[in-house]
Amino acid sequence: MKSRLMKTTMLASALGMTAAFVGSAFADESLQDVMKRRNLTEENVLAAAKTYTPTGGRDEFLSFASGGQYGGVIVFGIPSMRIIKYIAVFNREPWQGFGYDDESKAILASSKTPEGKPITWGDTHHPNLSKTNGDYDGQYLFINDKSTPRIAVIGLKDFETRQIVVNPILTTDHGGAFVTNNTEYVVEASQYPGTLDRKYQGLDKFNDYRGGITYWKFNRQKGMIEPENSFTIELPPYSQDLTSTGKGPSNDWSFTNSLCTERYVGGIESGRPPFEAGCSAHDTDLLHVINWKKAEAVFKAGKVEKINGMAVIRLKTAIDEGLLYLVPEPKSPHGVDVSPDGKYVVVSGKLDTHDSVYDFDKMQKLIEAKDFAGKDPYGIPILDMKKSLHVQVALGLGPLHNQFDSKPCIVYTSLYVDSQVVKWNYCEGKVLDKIPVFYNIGHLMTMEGDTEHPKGKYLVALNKLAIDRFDPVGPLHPQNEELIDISGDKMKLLYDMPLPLGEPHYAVAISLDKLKPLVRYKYGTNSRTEEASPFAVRPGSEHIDRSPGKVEVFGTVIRSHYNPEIVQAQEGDTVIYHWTNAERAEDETHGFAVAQHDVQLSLEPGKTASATIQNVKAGVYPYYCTEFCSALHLEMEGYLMVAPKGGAVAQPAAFSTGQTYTKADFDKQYKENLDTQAVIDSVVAYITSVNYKDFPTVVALVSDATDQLNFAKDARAKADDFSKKGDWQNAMLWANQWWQYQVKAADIGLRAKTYLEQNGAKKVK
Ligand code: RUQ
Ligand code: CUA
Repeated sequence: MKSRLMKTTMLASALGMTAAFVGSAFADESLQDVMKRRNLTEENVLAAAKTYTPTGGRDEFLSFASGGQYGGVIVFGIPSMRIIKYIAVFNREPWQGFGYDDESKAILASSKTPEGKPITWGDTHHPNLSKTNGDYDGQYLFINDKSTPRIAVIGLKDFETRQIVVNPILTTDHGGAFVTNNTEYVVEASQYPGTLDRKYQGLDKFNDYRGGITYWKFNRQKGMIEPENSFTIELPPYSQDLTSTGKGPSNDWSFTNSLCTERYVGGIESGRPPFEAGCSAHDTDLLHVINWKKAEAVFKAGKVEKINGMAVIRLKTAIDEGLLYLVPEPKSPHGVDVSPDGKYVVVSGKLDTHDSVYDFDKMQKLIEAKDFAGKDPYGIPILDMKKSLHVQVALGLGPLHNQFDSKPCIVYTSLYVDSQVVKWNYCEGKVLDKIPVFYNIGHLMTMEGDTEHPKGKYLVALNKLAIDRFDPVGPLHPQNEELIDISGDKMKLLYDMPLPLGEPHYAVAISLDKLKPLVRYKYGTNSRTEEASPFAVRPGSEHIDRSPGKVEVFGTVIRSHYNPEIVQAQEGDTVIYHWTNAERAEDETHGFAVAQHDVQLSLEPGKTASATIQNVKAGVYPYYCTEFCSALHLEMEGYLMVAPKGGAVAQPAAFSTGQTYTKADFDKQYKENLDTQAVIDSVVAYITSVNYKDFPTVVALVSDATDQLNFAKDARAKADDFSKKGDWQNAMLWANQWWQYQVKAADIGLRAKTYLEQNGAKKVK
């Protein structure tokens, strides 16, 4: 006995395992044992318990983080920090078929540069949620692309991108996407100055370059931005940065900071000091204070000029109409955030140790009294900084962004250089607490923290560097998103989440109960437009339309086959597939890939999606389902047969199962089907004996199962017909198909039964 244990130990150490590991059955350990073995403190275990979500559990909040260079959005739960979804936006994403189906290709096609260049990535920065009366309403999400100035609209019924608008006059944007309190406008501010008409102009004329802020009109009924009702305010060539929209008393205003108001142009290659030196020369930069309500009236009065199709309120008009002001802000500012009550504007200066709190009321009084400290070189009135300030507070090195708590006057600020989060009181100007983060934090986010009613509880630190936090995976490290408990006086670090996509900048979090996403689409929906697809067909009416040079397939998918399965074409044809997923069961998604082609669809229940293959080459191309949807998923296949030009199109040979069936085979299968039916009947009897109609999930499952049973009935009728004719070959194949439908119905029925049992269904008479 002893020698056997020794042998095992020696073997284990030879394999590089530790002796303590050998023979220990994790399953039998007590909590104390686990803590000892894994070297966990009580605080660690408490943190784990605060974030752990048992199977089937839900989070309190859902967070939408920008995916940075990934070009999309990353959705994760709080407090579990589990990644739930990636949403493709400016990028192609094969799993969701985004950028692969014809419907989403149309969205990406509308997102080209004004010159028509397709861009298949984005530098996404700031997601923002639609608001009603200053609070998130869970309807839409917006996000900007910094590299090609674009704004995207994402519908939260299905978490899909539905629209992308391209800014025709800005070079880049950073100060987007921010929304006004009732989502009247989605705000997008430029970053690097350029020429509004997009024509060449030398850098010697840099002072004639311009920036701008675009207010994109959002039509909530349509869920779409309306470019024709949108406008831009022309701004000086200061690198405009982040924006915050007003709340409450400041509802009609928006605030955009800037950097490099020096208007310095670098050129290190020719011996000039680089941008970074010249752009941080002044002690202060300038915060833009804009009355967007007034700007809207000016736009509606037609006091605009059209540039590249965009209505522009020229700088002079903006000044004359009294809708644009400036106020100095600390050197190289970054975060600008309006307090939940709308009375204060909190600004962080990256190169200043202070945060500055501006008093909106004081600024208003200065504007009303025309009490200006001066004008900038473009004639914009500048408010006196001291007279506008409420308080300035020394926080630490590299303050970047601010987010608010549910508790009054409490704000959290990220300190990039110090790698800390600081909690402070902006009414009294007092630092309350600091916590280290790992490392170099950019944005931070509290729950609904930029609304009129922040929810407090948790804070996520979106750190730029992870360095030594995670398992090593080479020089490119994941990002580190850290969850912090802010419910008490002292902040407590709960969890480190590696995020291997990004770099995420900002994120927003919304209470889970505000979201009401779909379970399935209405039959035949084009999910990208949320409208009925003209290409949808019902099971039984599938067809293939042919015209010279074109083969168009109108098909359905349901476990576990495509209809049609064999598609014949000729070399050079355009082949168009339209598939409708006829399933109603939750999560029964099918895929569609055509071998050796750039085709991959995601077909969620009820969805219709299309794929066009131009100029097909002669050959044999299987198509198949890419989601493991059922026991016969691997058999969910078809063939695209492309005959050479002028060649004959061969039909498949008569059923070639390689086996000859007899009456005995058929009778055996028939008996099995009747037995299966008895099982189904017992499940149905159970379901109908309880109040299943009170459970929408079960109602949907039942209707899906009913579909399958109707298909089963059809298959049975065919089997009966062939058996009457003594055609045992066909009779047997249809008996098999009948059984396939039965199995699916039984599978759904059992799922419904389990659901009812687990959710306390009650007997009805
Ligand atoms: S920005 S931290 Cu868009 Cu601050 Cu990145
Ligand atoms: Cu459908 Cu796999």
